[in-house]
Amino acid sequence: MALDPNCLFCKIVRKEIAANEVLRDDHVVAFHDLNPQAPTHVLVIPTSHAQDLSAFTAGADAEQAARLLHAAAEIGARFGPGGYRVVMNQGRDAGQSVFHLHAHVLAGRAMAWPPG
Ligand code: D5M
Repeated sequence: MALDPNCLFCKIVRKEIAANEVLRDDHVVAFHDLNPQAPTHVLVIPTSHAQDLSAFTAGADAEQAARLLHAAAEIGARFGPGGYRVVMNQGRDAGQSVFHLHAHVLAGRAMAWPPG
């Protein structure tokens, strides 16, 4: 999948919009969320555009999905040695507001369950 010129997170991938990055490689970019919901709140995004989890297909995107989760785990280990939460909001009912696939990594406080 290519980058979408109108997508906010694609602009972060292309460095057209600045972000407070904590990790970048050919496959993923991770940066601090502008509106943090925990002492550490990092977003991990693929460097190619997929609008959400439902755009991922079995097989073709398996490696990209694994890289995204691996990066989330790396960030979780770095910022949340006592534990962390990884969240993906799929669709408007789940509260998704940016339609470029991303995983939230939340750490630095005790998490409640069930989530709101
Ligand atoms: O999460 C989208 C998240 O993206 C939300 O927590 C705010 C965050 N956001 C929006 N714009 C930016 C920029 N420019 N930098 C960093 N973080 C940003 P969702 O699951 O779609 O609701």
